[in-house]
Amino acid sequence: MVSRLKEEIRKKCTEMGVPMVGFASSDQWDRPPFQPWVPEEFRPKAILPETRSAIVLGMPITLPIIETAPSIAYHVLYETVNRLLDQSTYLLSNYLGKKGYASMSIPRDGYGHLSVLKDRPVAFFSHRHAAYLAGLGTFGMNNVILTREYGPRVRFGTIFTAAEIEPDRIMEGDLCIKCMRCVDACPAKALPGQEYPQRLTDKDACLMENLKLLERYISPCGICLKVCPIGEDRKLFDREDASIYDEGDKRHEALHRAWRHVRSYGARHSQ
Ligand code: B12
Repeated sequence: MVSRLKEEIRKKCTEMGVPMVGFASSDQWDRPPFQPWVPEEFRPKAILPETRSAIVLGMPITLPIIETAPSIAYHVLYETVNRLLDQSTYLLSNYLGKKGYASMSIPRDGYGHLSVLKDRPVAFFSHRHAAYLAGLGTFGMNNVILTREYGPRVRFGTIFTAAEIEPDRIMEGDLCIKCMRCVDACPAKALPGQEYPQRLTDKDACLMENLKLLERYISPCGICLKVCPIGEDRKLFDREDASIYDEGDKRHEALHRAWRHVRSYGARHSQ
């Protein structure tokens, strides 16, 4: 095990402005922590046989920006974070390659256009499952990974590497408090209200909602991330009470006005 390398990678991530990094062993995919689990051909060693470790990077979505979602502000931030994630995983993979470890970066999404997900709504590799194994968070009622730092408002990218790095521990317990805010707020009624993976997001319903928003230039939806009360990011903005997002909340009229203002510009309006 190369523990100095782990510290070097953490330092490199800090330098690149990536605040979250976690490590998993590729063997962990072969010991399913729950069922149903990721099928064999979707696991790191099946994709790059040299893989000994997976390194998962996480970058946050700024809370007051996602509060305006769906909006051009969130749409642009989503693209920015995606680009930075792909750049960071690529740079880290090259860095490890130069040190003699066969490595590859995995695209943060892995599909050409939302429309291709109609027939096949999965990617060749799942970053959520990688982030879970790397100890970065736990699955929430909204089917995505919640983290202590940013709740679900974080996007992930992964690097497969031949370096054998000590894995981080899977997070114990459950960050999701099952408040059901995400289930109630979902405009597509795509969240079944049962714990992952007993029931999954209705991918088709979520996809159709996102395709409608794409036509208006303001995808993705992001509402199940915005209303989640978990995450230390809420403290900075004094937003620990997630009931502020309720329609008709009179106590925070100024905030609602600001969100409506941002939402009113830069998007194609009702078709
Ligand atoms: C396809 C996709 C979508 C689709 C389908 C959504 C879905 N829930 O699967 C659409 C477009 C609808 C979508 C929407 C959203 N997405 Co999306 N999406 C992806 C993508 C590209 C692939 C997901 C995937 O294929 N997972 C693989 C399978 C393994 O997961 P699974 O379906 O849960 O499979 C389980 C079972 O089905 C079982 N299984 C049984 N039989 C089979 C057979 C096969 C073939 C497979 C694969 C599995 C399987 O095994 C699995 C384990 O339990 C990932 C990026 C990536 N490459 O990981 C982002 C990703 C999951 N999305 C993300 C986000 C944030 C969103 C949105 C909030 C939109 C937004 N960006 O604001 C919404 C929320 C959706 C929700 N609440 O569920 C983030 C989540 C971050 C986090 N904090 O966890 C990701 C990881 C992107 C990223 N790089 O950060 N998404």
